[in-house]
Amino acid sequence: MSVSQSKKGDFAAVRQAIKALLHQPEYDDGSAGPVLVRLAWHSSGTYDINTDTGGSNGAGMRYEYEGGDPANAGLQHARVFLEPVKEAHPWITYSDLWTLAGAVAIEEAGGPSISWQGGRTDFVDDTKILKNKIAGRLPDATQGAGHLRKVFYRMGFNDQEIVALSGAHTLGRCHGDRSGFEGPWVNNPTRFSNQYFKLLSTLEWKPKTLPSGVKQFMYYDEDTETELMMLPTDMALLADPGFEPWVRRYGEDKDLFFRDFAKVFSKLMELGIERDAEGRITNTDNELGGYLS
Ligand code: DDH
Repeated sequence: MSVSQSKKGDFAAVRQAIKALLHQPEYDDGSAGPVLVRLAWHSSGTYDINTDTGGSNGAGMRYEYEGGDPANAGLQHARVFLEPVKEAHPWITYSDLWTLAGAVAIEEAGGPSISWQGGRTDFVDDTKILKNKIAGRLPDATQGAGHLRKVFYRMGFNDQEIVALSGAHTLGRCHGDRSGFEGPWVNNPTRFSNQYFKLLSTLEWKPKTLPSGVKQFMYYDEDTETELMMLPTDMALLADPGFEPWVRRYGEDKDLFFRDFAKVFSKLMELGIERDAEGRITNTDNELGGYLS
């Protein structure tokens, strides 16, 4: 029996297939969405504006040097969730699939609609990843505001955009066996909202050292009897005079956060990509050429 396949470029069909796999009753909080958002972000967040390397072309995490970067621990779960979609729609590249899945997951979690364009190509080997030293470019959660600026300015973002992007931590949780940190940021981690900013700016967060020695911040919520957490980098947003006003504004104004987040997440997905007036990608990053041209 032949599997029904979509036509090349039928992203609506792929969107439907992604939507259909988001509900995962046995996994985490019942949704594959958060880890898919993290996959989309890590595939794009390697961009370096100075050397114009990294970014969402390539899907380099399929190769050990980038996939095995400790910052990417756990993202194999996201890639495994998406494999049946790739099998049913083999024309789509992994780099398009991963970024599209992040956008769809945000929308389906009740977030803003994300403008997304396809056409990315996948690396055919790991030459570019190795040559450009792509691993080690993602942020380190144990650090402070200076590190955040260094990493996100390198991608071409400003202070307001850094704060807006960090609002993605309203989704999902930390896993001891992936990053070493533990727990969700908010009570309802499968629903996209501005709750992360509200909680960050209004609750009293206490430092906590986990049995493993990892240091994070915690708040015990008596209503739900759950422990919520913040990373040192999340707390750094609150302590910094350039970041803090945005934390408060996004906590107070959900619409503003949704508008700004949609814009900046879309910009994140486009890092490293150049398009012509028709939207065709002009820097394809490998010899295959733009697959939609
Ligand atoms: Fe994040 N993030 N992130 N993050 N992130 C983790 C989980 C998730 C940092 C560290 C961690 C962004 C920014 C930062 C998501 C989205 C985004 C975890 C836990 C760590 C650690 C991983 C684990 O144990 O499973 C740091 C540091 C930064 C920063 O410096 C600003 C951004 C910009 C995004 C985004 O999507 C725009 C999501 C979603 C998760 C939850 C994943 C899951 O499996 O659940």
